[in-house]
Amino acid sequence: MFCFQCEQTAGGKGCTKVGVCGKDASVAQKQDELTCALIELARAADGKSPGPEADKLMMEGLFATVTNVNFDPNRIQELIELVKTEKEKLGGAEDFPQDKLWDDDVNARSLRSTLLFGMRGMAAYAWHAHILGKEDKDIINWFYKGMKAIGEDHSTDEALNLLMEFGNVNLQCMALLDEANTSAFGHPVPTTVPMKVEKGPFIIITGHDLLDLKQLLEQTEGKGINIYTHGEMLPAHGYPELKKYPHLKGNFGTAWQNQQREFDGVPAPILFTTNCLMPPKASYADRVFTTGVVGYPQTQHISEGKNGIKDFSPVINKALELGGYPEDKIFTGINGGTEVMTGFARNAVLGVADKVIEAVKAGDIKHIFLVGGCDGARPGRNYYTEFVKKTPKDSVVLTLACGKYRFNDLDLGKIGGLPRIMDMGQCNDAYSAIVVATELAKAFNCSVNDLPLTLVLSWYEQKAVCILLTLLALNIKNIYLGPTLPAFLSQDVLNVLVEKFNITQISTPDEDLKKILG
Ligand code: FS2
Ligand code: SF4
Repeated sequence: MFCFQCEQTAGGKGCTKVGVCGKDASVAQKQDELTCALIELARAADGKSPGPEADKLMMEGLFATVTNVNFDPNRIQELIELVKTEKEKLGGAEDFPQDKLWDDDVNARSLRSTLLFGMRGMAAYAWHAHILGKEDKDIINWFYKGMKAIGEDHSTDEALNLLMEFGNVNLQCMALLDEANTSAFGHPVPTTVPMKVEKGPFIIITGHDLLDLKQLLEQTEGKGINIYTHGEMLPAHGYPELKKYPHLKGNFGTAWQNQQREFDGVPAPILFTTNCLMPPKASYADRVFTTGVVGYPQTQHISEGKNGIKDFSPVINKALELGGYPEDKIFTGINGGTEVMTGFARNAVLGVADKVIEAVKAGDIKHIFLVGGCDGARPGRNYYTEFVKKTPKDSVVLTLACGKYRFNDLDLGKIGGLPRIMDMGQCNDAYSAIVVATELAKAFNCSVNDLPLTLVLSWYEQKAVCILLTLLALNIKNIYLGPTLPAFLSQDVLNVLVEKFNITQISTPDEDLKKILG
C-alpha cells in the first residue's frame, strides 16, 4: 500500500504497511481501485456529468476515501462495481493502471495528489449539500473535469492553474453547503453548550451530517433519551431548527483523536455520520453505529430508507438497553472548562460587524486571529492551545473545525460584549470565515491581506486541503500552517507556494506571535 494523504502519515512520508489511521493494506488497495475507477468514469463521461446516478457515485466514491471515513472493504467493493457499471453504460474508457496513481516523477505526483486530495475534501461538502437537496451543475461537472485531469499528464504551470481553478470551484461548493445548511436549519445563533451528561439513556452523535442529527432528534422525541453531540457535531447546537429540541442536551467529549479513551465503556451508543472514525476498541465496539458514507467491518450500519429517511431504531434500542449513567456526570474540556460556546457563523458575526469595525478603528481590537482546522494526535498540537492562551487581550480569536477543542473551553473574557473566542462552526463552515474576512476587507476598503487578520491553521485530512486551495485561489497570503507540512507537497511545489503565498510553517507560539504582531 501507499498512502500519504493525511497529516499523521507514517514517518511524515507515507504509510506503506498499514495506515496510522488503522486502514489496512487491503482497504488501501480497494480505495486505490475505486479512485482509478472514478478516473475511468470521468474519462468515459468526457470530463462532464453524464447524469445523477454517476454524479452521486462520484461524490460518494471520493468521500469514501477521505481519512477515517470507510474501513469496510465490502462497501468499497460495492462502490467499485457500481462505478464500473456506470462507466460501461457510457461505452467504457481506457483503464487507468493503479500503479500509475502514486508512481511518477515526484513533482507530478505531488501536483496530482494535491488535486486528488482536494477533490476528496470537496466531495464531502458536495455530498452534504446533495443530501439536503442542493446541487450545482458547475461543481458536479468539475469533479469529472478534475478526475479526468488526474489521469492525464500536465506541465507544472498547467497543474498549478488547475489547482487554482479547483480552489475557486470549492469556494462555490462551500457556499452551496452554507446555503443548504442555513436554508434547512436556519442561521446559527450564539449558544452555550454544557459538557454535563444527565442521568438516563442517551445517544452520542458525531461527524458532520446535520440531517442525520435532525432525523435522530425527531425519532427520539418523547422517548426519554437525551442526545449529545461529539466532535464536529458540536456546532449543531447553534442552529434554530436543531436547538429547538429540548433533548439535544449538550456535548460529550472532545476531538476525534480522543475517542478511544472517551468512548471506553460509555453506557450509550455512538452514531458516526461522517469522519473521523477510529477503529473501535472492544470495550465499546458493540455500541458503535455507522451511517452514510462511513463504514467499519462488523459494525452495524444504518442505511437510508425510502424518501431519504433513516430508521435509527437499532441505535434507540441500544440506548434504552444500556440505560446511560445512574447520576448526572460532569465532564470537562481539555483545559478543565465545563461548557463551550458555538454559533458564531457568518450571520451572527456580521450581525455585530459594526461593533467589530468600530472596535478595530478605535484600537480596542488590535488583531483578529483565525485559529482553525483539524485536531489530531501529534503532541506538537498543543501549540494551538498555547498560541490562543498567549494572544493579547485586545485581540479576538475566530475558530472552526475540531482543532478548537484545544482551547474552546478556555474563558478568555470579552471585548465590547463579544467573547474573545468565537466558534464559527465545523470545518464545513470555513465559508463563514471567508465571508467575514471579505466583508471586513470591504468595510476597511482594503484587501484581506491588509486586514489586521492572521490565519493560523491546523490540518489533518483532505477537507483542510480543499480549504487551503480555496484560500490560495483567493490570493490570501501569510497563512501559518501546522503542525507539519503535507508530505504530498514536494520541495519544488512547496517552494512555489511559499514564494507566491508566503505559507509559513508554525514554529513556537511566542515566535509566531512576535512575527505576526511585529
Ligand atoms: Fe476534524 Fe476529522 Fe472536520 Fe476533519 S473530525 S479532522 O475529518 O472533518 O475536521
Ligand atoms: Fe496513513 Fe493517513 Fe493514509 Fe491513513 S489516511 S493510511 S494514516 S496517510
